[in-house]
Amino acid sequence: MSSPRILVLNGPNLNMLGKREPEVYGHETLADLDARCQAKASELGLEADCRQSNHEGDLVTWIQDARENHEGIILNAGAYTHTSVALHDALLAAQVPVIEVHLSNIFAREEYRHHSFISPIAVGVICGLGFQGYDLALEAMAARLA
Ligand code: CA2
Repeated sequence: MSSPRILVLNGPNLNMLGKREPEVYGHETLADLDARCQAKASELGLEADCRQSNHEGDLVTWIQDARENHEGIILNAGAYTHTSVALHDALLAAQVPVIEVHLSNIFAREEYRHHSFISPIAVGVICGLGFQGYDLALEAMAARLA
């Protein structure tokens, strides 16, 4: 039987990981993060489908498609977290469990990062733990789907 597919979605600027602001986001790259998620997912009997886009419309389309193609979504929507009603609506319609992840602790940062349009429809939120947050999200997703 095939492993449940989890869409691991990263939003705008996360392609810059390891290239700028290492004091906030660390030294590792998006490719490192994707490889880590794939390894962790396979340990858990899941398949991680890792994607990143700087474009809100791409993220909306992938979330819409997840209803047919994925069992769950792990989402770091980047700055769209704090602005996007479109992502909120797409996630509602997707009807698969969503876990929101942030590398940094958004509550220890600027006030405008404290509000999330994703959190009200997420089954859980993990922030401030760097790449480990994605491991924990995959573990929580595996437990939920078991
Ligand atoms: O902490 C997170 O994961 C964020 O989602 C990251 C977003 C930020 O807007 C959110 O408030 C919190 C920004 C992603 C920017 O990523 C970069 C990575 C390396 C270098 C520059 C930007």
